[in-house]
Amino acid sequence: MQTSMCTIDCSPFHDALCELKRRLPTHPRQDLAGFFSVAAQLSVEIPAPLLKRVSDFRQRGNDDGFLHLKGLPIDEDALPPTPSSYPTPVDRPLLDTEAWIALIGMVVGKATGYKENRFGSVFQDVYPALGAHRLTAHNYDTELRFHTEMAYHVQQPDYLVIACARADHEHVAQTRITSVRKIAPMLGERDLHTLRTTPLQWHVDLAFRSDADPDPTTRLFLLTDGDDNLRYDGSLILPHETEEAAEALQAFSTAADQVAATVYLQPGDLVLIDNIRTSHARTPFTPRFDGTDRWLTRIFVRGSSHSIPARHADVVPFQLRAPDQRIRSAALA
Ligand SMILES: O=C(O)CCC(=O)C(=O)O
Ligand SMILES: [Fe+2]
Repeated sequence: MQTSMCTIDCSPFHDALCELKRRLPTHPRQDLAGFFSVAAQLSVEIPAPLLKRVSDFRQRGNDDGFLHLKGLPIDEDALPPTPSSYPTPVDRPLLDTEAWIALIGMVVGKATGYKENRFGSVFQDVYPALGAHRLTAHNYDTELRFHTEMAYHVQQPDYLVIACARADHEHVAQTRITSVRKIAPMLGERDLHTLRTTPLQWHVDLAFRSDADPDPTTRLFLLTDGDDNLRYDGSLILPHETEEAAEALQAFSTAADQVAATVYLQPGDLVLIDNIRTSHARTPFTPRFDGTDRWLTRIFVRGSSHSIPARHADVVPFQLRAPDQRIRSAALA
C-alpha cells in the first residue's frame, strides 16, 4: 500500500466525524439540496488538521493530484447489500461513506449531478454490474482506462470524491491516479509542444450520446494552463490523427502509466481527486454478485469561484465544449 504525503490518517478524528454525521439529515435523497446545505454548514466543523489539508489541496492542489483519507469511521455491520440497480431508492438512509464524501466535498465546491448521466444522480453508487459497458465505472472484467471525468463538458467536475464501502473480495482492484505535475516533466519539448497546440478529437461518454446526436465530438488540447491542466481519456480520444499527435499521445500515455499512484480502496478510505490535473483508471476484478461486492459511493464537485455558493447541489444539462483551435507557431528548432 502506498503511504505518502497525500495520505491522511483519520482515526484521530473518529468521534468528531461521527458527531457531524449525526447532525446530517438521515435521508439525503428526500431533499438533496437541503442535505447538501446542511453538509456545507457542518463542513467548517471538520477537525482543524483535516480541514486544513483539504483546504490547502483546494488552493494549490498537490503533485499527486489527490488526497487519500484513511481510517474514516464505517460501520460495516450496518451496511446494506451492495446495490445491483439504479436509481437508488429515495428512502435509503444516509451511509457513512455518503456522509464523508458530502462533508469533504463541501469544502471544495458544490455537488453536481449530470442530467443525462444516471438520472442526474448526485450521489452515485459504483458497483460491478453484469453486462456493463467497458466504458462505464460499473465494468469489472476489463481495465477501465485512464480518464479525466467529462473533460469535454462545459461543466466539467473539478473534483471527484470517492469513498469505499466494500473492497473487492480478492483485494486486487487498483484505483490508479496519474497527475500532470508528474507527467509533464517526463515529456520532451516536441511532445509537450504538440499536446499544447494540437487539439485532439474526442467522443463523449455513452450517457451523452442520444438518438438526436449519436456521436457528439469536439477537439481539445491535452495540456493547458501552463501544463497544469490535463484532459485525457484512453478510450474517448481518437488516436493517430497525425503521426506527430500519435507520437505525443503515446509518449504521454507511457509517462502517465509510469508515474501513476496506485490505491487499493478499503472500507474507510476516501480519495479526493483533482479532476483538472489528473486522469484515473481501475484494474479488473472478479465480482460474485452476492450482495457483498465492491462498492464505492461518489460525487462530482465543481469548485465555486464564490466562497459561499448559493446552492450546494446542482444538476446540469449536457453542454459540449467548443473545439479548441490549433495554435500555429514557428516550428520547434
Ligand atoms: O472503481 C474505481 O476505483 C474508480 C472508478 C471510476 O473511474 C470512477 O468512479 O470514476
Ligand atoms: Fe472515473
